[in-house]
Amino acid sequence: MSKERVGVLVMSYGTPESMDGIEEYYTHIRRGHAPTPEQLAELTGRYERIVGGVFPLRENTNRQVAGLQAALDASSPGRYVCYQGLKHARPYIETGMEEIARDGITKAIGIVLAPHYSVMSVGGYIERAKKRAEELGVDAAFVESYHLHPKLIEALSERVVNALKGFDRTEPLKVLFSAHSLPQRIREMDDPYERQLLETSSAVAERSGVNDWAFTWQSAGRTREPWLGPDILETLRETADSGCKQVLSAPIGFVSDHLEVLYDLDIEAKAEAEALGVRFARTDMLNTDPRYMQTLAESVEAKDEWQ
Ligand code: FEC
Repeated sequence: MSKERVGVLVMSYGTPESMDGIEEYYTHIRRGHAPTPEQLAELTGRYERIVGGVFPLRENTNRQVAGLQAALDASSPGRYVCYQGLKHARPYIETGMEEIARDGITKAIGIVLAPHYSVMSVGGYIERAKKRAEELGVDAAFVESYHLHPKLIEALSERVVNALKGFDRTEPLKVLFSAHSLPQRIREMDDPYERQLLETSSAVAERSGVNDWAFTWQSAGRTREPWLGPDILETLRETADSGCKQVLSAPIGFVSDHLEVLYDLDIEAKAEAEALGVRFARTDMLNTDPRYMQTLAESVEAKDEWQ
């Protein structure tokens, strides 16, 4: 193996650094358009509700990047150096690539802390990283998805099996796999996002011995265009109407504890379930599960075109 080091740009969504940083963050998500005072107050309120206005995604991303570095050091000592690049917060994706170049590294592999590819999600991260790499003369390759990696499926299935222990297995029970919704127009782009999410759901259901499951969307944006549905709140109502009063939520489209899980599922969906008389629980997130760290490390190594 060549001794040349490869920079690994580990990309994640990003979160504000403090309550004062929410406006800048939201403005970045909205491509430079500042939110209205009402929109800002609404988002601030959601952060306040999740464990008192802290931003768990920041620490979780730091730990995941450190965990990936350790996994890579164990399998390929000295070969890879991890850098962080965030979509909507500092250090931005471009800054991460600049640090790679500044350290004299000329080859990079990018990977996103999200297992499924959509041109509107992971595709956006890759486009920005690729552009900066080209400007800096860094030779870059990218992992697009890893949604069926056997260790990812194993770690997710273990979480489903563990969470099911809290339910009455003699009564009807439904597992609702979910992921972040996107505008419906991705369907006109032959986008793999929906297919990949169904493949992960199906593989996890099979491995966990779950027969009654559905895939549903969550966290749709509040814009005028139509988003992919049904939303989890609607699916909860349909599930309750069908006579099933036990639901396990498995947000397989996400890998960390963060707002979309801690608010949209643990507060909003849980309240809806309670109102419907449905017993509701959620699977634990992957965070730094060693099998997730190995999934990332093996996906990076498989992309290493210069070995
Ligand atoms: O904990 C945190 O602070 C951050 C949680 C967070 C994650 C996340 C992941 C994804 N998003 C995706 C798509 C969109 C699209 C829009 C959009 C808007 C928001 C807003 C917040 C937010 N997202 Fe997010 N997302 C997180 C947080 N997201 C806050 C703004 C207010 C709101 O709508 O709730 C709409 C943008 C627009 O206005 O044009 C589209 C996708 C993912 C999963 C993949 C990934 O992690 O990249 C897809 C975590």
